[in-house]
Amino acid sequence: MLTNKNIQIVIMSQRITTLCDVISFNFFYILLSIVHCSIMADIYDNIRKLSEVHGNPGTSQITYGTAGFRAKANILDHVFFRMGLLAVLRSKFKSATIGLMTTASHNPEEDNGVKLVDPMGEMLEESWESIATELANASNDDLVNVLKNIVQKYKIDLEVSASVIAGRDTRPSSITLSNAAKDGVTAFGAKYQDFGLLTTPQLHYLVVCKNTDEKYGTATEEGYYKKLSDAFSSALGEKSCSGDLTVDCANGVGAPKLKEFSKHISEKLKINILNDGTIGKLNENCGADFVKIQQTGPSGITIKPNERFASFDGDADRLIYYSATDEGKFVMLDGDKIAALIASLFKELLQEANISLEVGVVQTAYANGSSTNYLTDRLKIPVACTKTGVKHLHHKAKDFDIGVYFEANGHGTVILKPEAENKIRQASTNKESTECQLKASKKLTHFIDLINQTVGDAMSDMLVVEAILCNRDWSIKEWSQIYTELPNRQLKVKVKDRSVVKTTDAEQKLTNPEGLQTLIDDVVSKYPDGRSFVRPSGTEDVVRVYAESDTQENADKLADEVKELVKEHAGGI
Ligand code: NG1
Ligand code: ZN
Repeated sequence: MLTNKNIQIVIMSQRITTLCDVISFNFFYILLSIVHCSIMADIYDNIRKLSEVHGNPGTSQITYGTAGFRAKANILDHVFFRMGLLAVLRSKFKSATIGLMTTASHNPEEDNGVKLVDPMGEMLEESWESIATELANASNDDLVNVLKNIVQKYKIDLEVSASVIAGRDTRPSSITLSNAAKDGVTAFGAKYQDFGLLTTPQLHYLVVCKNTDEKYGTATEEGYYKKLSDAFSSALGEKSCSGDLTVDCANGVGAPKLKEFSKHISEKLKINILNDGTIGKLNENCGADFVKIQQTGPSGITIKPNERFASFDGDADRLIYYSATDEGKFVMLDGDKIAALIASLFKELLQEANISLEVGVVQTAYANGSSTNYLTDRLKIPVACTKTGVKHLHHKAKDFDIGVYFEANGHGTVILKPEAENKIRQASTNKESTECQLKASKKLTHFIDLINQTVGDAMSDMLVVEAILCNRDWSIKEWSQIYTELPNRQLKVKVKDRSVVKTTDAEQKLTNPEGLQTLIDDVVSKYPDGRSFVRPSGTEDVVRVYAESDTQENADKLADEVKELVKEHAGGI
């Protein structure tokens, strides 16, 4: 029987139990914290020791540029170690897998670089670039304090587990440098998975697969080939591409990867690989950047009229097509022309499928004036212009339902708003649609699957181009003739300090050195269809000059005149 006294005893004992629970919980918590603090102390000690191994010589400052850190490979060891550390913090902060790519893309073989890939395949968020720069330049003694400050500033929970996946290009320095990054990642106790040789876009793909529980695709290199080759086959249907495609792989990582990939698509497209790295040097007299800047094919090749050639850059995220006219003249089909081809396909298929979505194109100031006119006047497709660097283009492309973004140098892709993609996928199975509408919406889904939405991807873009040409029964000549480029020229100027050159208006106008823009405007006004702009490079220690005009001779002259102005007024050396 429960008497009052009994009830009091029960309540008392419950209180004591609860009190004991609280005490034991707090004790447990304190114990955990002590253990955690001592683990972190050990980790920081280890990082301190490793920071001597991967020491900052303190001889030069480095900044996170257009595409991460880039410099001569022999001064980058400490930067890689520190980017390994930063990748872990970013992974903990986002509770997601982060990618770490070792490459200097189209730059010379002696250079190298590192960039971090954010959870949805985007470049590292801009607000973290200054942290990256601070960490990369911290003295060895300061390193742990800088790390602790980042943890505090971003309230990073160090108990969250972290995971970093890595890829590298074929540069001789890439293995050692990516191992330095690995030391940074593992010193922080994070999970590290090394995928070895990869193209940059393959790493972006893998990061997204990991962070979407493989909804985007299987998180293996094979998964990448399978996804794209299946989509390519579907986009072609019964058809096959006519004629071979010859691809210059810049003696880079694109060569082994394209060799592997071509096995999956050999029935639909015959690929010949040039510059596969067995003889030549990376990016030397070959590759997308060489072809774009020199406006000629890679050295040692003969291009017959209407043959299809393409060039990748050193990490296979840029693509340039070229051919020769009936008269044997070299013709280039650059990023602008690829964007125009893709945007026109999407617009056309959307119309056929009777789906109302807005297609837009994003370019930079380097886009040829004729391409902008063609898109806006002929295709009635809206065009936006951003600063150089894919992160800016990618961001702007999100404003459109379907955003096609390309730099003239051949780096770009297409991204779709999730709602837009859903709308197309739903339309492709809508029983009320006509046969013609269904065919168009299905084709759209195949193209969506063929595109690497995570980042510009030479292999994926190449298949998109091939599939469009094949679907339209177009030769490269027909594609080339959609518009005629204004002759143009790009030059580099070495200056004492390129940070004195400051720009505005998507880098099309100078705000510093004072008065230089007015001088450029005066020169430009003398040339028919003249346009020229100047900006500091974010990847090389140079200032870039771009000029276009009605003839090649005039474009060259204008570029030279502007170059002289830059030399004179911005400390040329
Ligand atoms: P910089 O060096 O900032 O011009 C170059 C390219 C960019 C971009 C980055 C990253 C030009 C004119 N610039 O940047 O478009 O691709 O390299 O690789 O092509
Ligand atoms: Zn590249």
